[in-house]
Amino acid sequence: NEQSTAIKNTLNEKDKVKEIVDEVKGTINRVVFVACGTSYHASLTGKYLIESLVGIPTEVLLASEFKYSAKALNDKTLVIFISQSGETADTLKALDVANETSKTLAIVNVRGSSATRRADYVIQTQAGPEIGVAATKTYVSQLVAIYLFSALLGEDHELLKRLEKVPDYIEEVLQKRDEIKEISKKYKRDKDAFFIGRGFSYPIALEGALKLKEISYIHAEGYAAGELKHGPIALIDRNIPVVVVIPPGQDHKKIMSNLQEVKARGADVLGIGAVGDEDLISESDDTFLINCDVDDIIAPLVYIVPLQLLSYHVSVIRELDPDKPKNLAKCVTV
Ligand code: F1P
Repeated sequence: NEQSTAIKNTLNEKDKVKEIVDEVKGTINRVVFVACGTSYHASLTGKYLIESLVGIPTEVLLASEFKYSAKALNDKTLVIFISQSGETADTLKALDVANETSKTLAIVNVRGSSATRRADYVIQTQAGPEIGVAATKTYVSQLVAIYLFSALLGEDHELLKRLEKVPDYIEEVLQKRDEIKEISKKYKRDKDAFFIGRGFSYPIALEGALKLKEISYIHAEGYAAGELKHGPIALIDRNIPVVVVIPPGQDHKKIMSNLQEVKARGADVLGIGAVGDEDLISESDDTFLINCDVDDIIAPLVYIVPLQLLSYHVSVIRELDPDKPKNLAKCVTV
């Protein structure tokens, strides 16, 4: 519910982000993101953004795998650490290693945390404290910071303008939350679910699946839609829920054909797409429709909200506590 305020406040960091961009511009030829959990999914969106807007080769590493793969860092590499808490042990360990060779940037929500003290540059997300253990408004705020950084580095002024409308799009989604509440009843007894998307929508699918696992304890897989046919399609049969993330954009047709593939195997399809998408409406069992000005490029900032709401309502309907999922700490310090 606090997403739009968190986003507006994070967008206000633009001038500070610009100062960092001015310092690193022209000095880097490679970007490496490092993070865990939800922050890792924000990083995956960052890779698509930096490669498409700026053209700098970008990799994304899990902090827990960093030591096995980060051999080629040098002084022309910018290593970006994303962490809500700024205290995640694996992320901090990787930050210390990266500091030895490279420029480091931390995108962090908690003020004064260890990551903010150790990185060369810091972008402070302005989500405020997050009560729930699973990251929601801090996730969208991390994305806003990444969008600001990438759009400023790539001098994409149009995208910078479009970001200002995101809080309104999210308010529109929140006003329709009862639709998601209604759909969530179907998931009460489910054991498995799939989330699929392509390109910018692939990390949305991963994060939607993670949220469902974290707070509703339903086994959920996020998949790149085109990868389904390389194995997991075998698991799709009657009534298995498949959430299809399908914003307007160049891959719309391709995702539509993936939707038809799962539908043909009897899946129960929830389509998350644009108002007026008649193909989607007629092919899906349920739909949640979002302002059609939200295209695939800015979809990660908006389309995740109905998926967060879905996990929340499924958790409540299963009589769980969505704020305190079992076995999950807000900050993983070991
Ligand atoms: C990473 C993270 C969160 C998750 C949970 C456990 O934290 O995996 O994404 O929701 O809180 O830790 P951080 O490095 O972003 O603080």
